[in-house]
Amino acid sequence: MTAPKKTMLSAVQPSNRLTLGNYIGALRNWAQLQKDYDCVFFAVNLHAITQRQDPKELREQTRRAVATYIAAGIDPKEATLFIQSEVPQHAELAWVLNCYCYMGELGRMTQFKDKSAKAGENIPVGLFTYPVLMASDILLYDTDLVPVGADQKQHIELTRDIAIRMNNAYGADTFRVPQPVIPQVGARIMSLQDPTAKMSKSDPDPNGSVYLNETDDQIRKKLKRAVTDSGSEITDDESKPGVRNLLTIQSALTGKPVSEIVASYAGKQYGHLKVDTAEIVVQSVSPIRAEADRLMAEKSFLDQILQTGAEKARIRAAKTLKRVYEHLGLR
Ligand code: ATP
Ligand code: LTN
Repeated sequence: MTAPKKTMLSAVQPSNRLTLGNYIGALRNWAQLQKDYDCVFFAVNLHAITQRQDPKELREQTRRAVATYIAAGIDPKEATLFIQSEVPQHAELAWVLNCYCYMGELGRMTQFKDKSAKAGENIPVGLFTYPVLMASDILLYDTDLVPVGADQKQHIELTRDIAIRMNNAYGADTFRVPQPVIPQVGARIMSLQDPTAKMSKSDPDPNGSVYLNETDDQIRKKLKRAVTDSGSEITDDESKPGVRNLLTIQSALTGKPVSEIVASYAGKQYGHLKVDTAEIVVQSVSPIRAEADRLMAEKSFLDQILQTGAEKARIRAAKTLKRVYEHLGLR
């Protein structure tokens, strides 16, 4: 008898169209690892409302996120695909975990510090407790592995801390303790306009990000305008974050080591690097855009996948929640 597959789970916020950073840091690895795991992927629309969203846009982006997962190679026949808000247990377990997570821990989260600094005078409480809902997402499915970009590592460490804390209090079988999986290359793709900041789908400057539904020409234009560094030699070093970012993008998408790519540019200019990177990005993004558009147009196919996925997810999540409630004396 073969051992049951381990569970791999991840998610993206449908706060805007997905970016090349989301693809390289997350989606691509989900697709590469999927066949060896029992996969659970969803769109975290409850996380997205920690920042103001237009309801019509949110509905559209949520579906598009899942269509993009499939377009990026996730097999909808194998993976459980759904929308977070359709599985009420995520919010229910989050409340419980809130009671076992400390203010000090949440105050140290880098994402909270960054996002709250930009939120103005009124910082939504949800922005503060965001990682607790994420811990709930993960722990509900007895997850083993969570493939994410480098920025999410801290949240997964917090998830582990909460799980271990509760296992110590209520028994080792309360929660399975998950592990992050961070890619070796491309765990942190930088903005094309400010290579010292992460490429982010909610960046107010659209030129900093390549979106996965952009046309080939839009992508070429953005890469052509990418901010590079002073000097002209193509080298991989800290003092050239713009060049380094383009080299990283190429390396992640082609699988070639950065050193080999650098060697191929001996005597060439930044312009060459930009044009080549643009073509490599177009080759990866173009089929994803076409397939996601097709899936968005074929409404009933996605509806069916999401309905089946939510049903499967609710059954799994209810089982975990029942176990946790029993351990805690809540039933
Ligand atoms: P937002 O701007 O709304 O915060 P985001 O673009 O930072 O969004 P998330 O939804 O927070 O994206 O992240 C989804 C997944 O993509 C996570 O696994 C995250 O680590 C990964 N990711 C996001 N941005 C990058 C990036 N620039 N490089 C590599 N991975 C990334
Ligand atoms: N916080 C993550 C999105 C997210 C997530 C998750 C990722 C929410 N729940 C569970 C992995 C597993 C982010 O990328 N900002």
